[in-house]
Amino acid sequence: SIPENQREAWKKYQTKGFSTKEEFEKGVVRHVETTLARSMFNCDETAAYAAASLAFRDRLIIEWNRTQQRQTFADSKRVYYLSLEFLMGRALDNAMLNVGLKNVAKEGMSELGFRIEDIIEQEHDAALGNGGLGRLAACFLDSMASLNYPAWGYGLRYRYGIFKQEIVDGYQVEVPDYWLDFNPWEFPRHDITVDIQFYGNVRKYQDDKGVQTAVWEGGEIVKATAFDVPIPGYSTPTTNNLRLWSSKAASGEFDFQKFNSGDYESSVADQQRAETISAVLYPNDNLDRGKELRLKQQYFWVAASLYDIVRRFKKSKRAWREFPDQVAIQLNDTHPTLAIVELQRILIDLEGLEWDEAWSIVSQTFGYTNHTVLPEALEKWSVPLFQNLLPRHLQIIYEINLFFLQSVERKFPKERDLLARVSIIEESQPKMVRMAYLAIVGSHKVNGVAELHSDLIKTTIFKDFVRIFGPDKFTNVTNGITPRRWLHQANPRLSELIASKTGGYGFLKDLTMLNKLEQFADDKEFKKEWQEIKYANKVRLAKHIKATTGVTVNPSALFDIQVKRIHEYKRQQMNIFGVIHRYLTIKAMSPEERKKLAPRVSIFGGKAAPGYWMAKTIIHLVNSVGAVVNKDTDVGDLLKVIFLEDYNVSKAETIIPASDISEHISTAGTEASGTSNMKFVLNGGLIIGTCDGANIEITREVGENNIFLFGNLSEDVDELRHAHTYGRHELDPSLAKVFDSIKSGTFGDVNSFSALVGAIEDHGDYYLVSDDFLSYIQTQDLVDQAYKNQDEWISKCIISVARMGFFSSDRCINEYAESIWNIEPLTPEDGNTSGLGK
Ligand code: C3B
Repeated sequence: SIPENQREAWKKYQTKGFSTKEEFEKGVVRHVETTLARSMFNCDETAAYAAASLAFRDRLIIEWNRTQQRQTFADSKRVYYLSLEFLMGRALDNAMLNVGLKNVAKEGMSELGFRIEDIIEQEHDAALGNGGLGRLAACFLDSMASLNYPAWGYGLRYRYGIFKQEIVDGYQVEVPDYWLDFNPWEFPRHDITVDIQFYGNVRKYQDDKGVQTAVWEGGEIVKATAFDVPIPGYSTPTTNNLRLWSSKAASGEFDFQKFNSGDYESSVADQQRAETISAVLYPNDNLDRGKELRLKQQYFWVAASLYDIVRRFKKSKRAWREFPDQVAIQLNDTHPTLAIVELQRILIDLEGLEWDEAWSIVSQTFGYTNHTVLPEALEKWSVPLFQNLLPRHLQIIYEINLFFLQSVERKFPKERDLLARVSIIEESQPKMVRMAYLAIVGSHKVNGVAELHSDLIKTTIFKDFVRIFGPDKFTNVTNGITPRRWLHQANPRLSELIASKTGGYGFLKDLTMLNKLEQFADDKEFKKEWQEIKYANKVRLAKHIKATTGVTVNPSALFDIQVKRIHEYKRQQMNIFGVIHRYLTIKAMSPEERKKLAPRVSIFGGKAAPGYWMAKTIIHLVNSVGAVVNKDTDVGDLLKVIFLEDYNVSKAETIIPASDISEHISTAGTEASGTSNMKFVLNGGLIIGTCDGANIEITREVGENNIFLFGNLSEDVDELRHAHTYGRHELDPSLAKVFDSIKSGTFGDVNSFSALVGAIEDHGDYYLVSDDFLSYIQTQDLVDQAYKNQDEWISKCIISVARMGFFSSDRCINEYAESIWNIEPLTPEDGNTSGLGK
């Protein structure tokens, strides 16, 4: 660092970052003219977005630096959130709101000739995630910063995020998402690099004292470079860090030796192979495909992150046994489970600790969050693949397993089956490493993400482990969402209305303050404003629908929305079958009867994994039904069917505030939590849903009268499935009619949809669509009835919002901090809250 004598000069010229409109404008103009090398004569909206973002980035990075200094100085425990996915969405609007300078920026941009709304629209989503799991990680980062926790996120800097979805002739087409042309929100740290080893061999030798040591030799080295993304807290100077790793060949551009000897192709190929590691996000949600490159990604990211964490710890010069007092590492699903093995390797092979001492440190450091019980999503890696790619890690896994099984045998001496059931190594052909089991054995806490889900993992997939480790190791932390993005940013008018009745914007920091709204549930004036805001949000979405699909929808109709990844377990197929049922019902009615109906717009959105054929068929069916229904003059405004292309975070911000009802209709016991259910209710929409995931806790909070629940319960699912397989499976009669219409070609080519229908009719109906169908359409009728009484409907919405305080990700993060991480917030002394509410 700089010697004492010269520090005065540094202090004098310390950068401050803007806080007034004038300073902001100055910053923008400077960035346009210098950083971007443009001028007022060729500054388009893209350049204006870039300059505005850079002005904010300057401010953030100053607070970011201060936050890091404060955390280092305080030497307090930090939490590291390891996630292969961070679905961040746009950063500019969020940064403006969190630092409380959106109005300043709005006026400043206007003086410079731009509308802030247009500038915000220029930004490309940072889409380094698939769905719920990745978005949860992004909400957590916002909460950890807003609550002043010393926290880092660690992930991969994919060159291509989740693909963009185009709909061509009703089919999904995937287009690569190259998002890094210009990204003002990241800081490349070319000085922070880590060499990561793959393949090679393990040599074991005894030193003079007879101690066995293992050396991992040979193989290849890939370089990890850090890219840092500042994460501003809301209404606090705390600005945390998200560190993303990017891969390149260790030898730099290409191998010069090979190059000089004329082997150009292979020298370039090495480079490309290294870069491939962080090139693409795997586009599967709730599915494990077991590809080698994915395991490479996992180790690359985990090894670089642990190197960084250990390096930071070593600077404190503490004894190793203090590691768990300084470091908490949370595993977001099993994707980072290798971190457990890598830390054990570092401690025994590189730092020379004894196995037991090392293992005690390791197993106190980690916490593991499970996000699914779906068998196809539980990660397993083949032993031969492991042996080749990470030979030393495989040895360590075998050791961990040996000690673990020995302890099980001591505790349950007569239960031979138990050992096979809980072994980290599955004795299949080939043998497989069960990552969830490894994660449980190596962590001190395991949590599910909603009450039902946490109960289910304890009684089903992890049942044996509850006996072995005792019930206290397993806990629940119900998911949450950040109200900053999902209310304040997405629905500014509603946020403002709430602020006017609850005494300012304090509810954005303490969401339970929403309960003050309940007293206005019958307030005429308040309800009118509430309704106007909902209508305006629907008009905004109707415009988007018109612009993107060409279909005109009536904003007064009931907007019924299901947006999420397309998956059979999420049952978009049941929704579209319900829409067809509605269509057939309307067609069979007389014009008089039709007049009594409530008009409805059924809106779908979501990506299908590129290899998930059934999911793609569902998208095709929705579009085919839309093509028929939307131009049927018998139907007119009574029913419109829309598929919104390329659902992502920024589109969600427009879609969610516009719902009257949204659908969360997974087969009971399959959706671990769901988080969009929370977003919709928080924005004044009601939900129709099954008794699954967080729907159950939402019901507990808002009250049974304010939610439309239907369908079989999770405890009955097994029996129903059994009956399908071994008994007779009677199709629900209304569903049978829906199938008849599909089979008669009403919606185009019959063959296109035969697999979708066949899965239910002939192949066991695994997701119980037929079992729940009657209850579903009857409940939809109740929705229609309820919507007709607008006065009561609005009261229900207000009461529901008032009772949503529990679902803030702040509550959720505080629970993790207390019961799993054991960390305290580090509140800045100059606790600046000046930005509150601006
Ligand atoms: C999801 C689950 O499917 C959701 O129910 C849950 O709300 C979120 O995680 C967050 O906990 N999930 C996912 O998006 N991807 C997976 N691989 C597993 C679960």
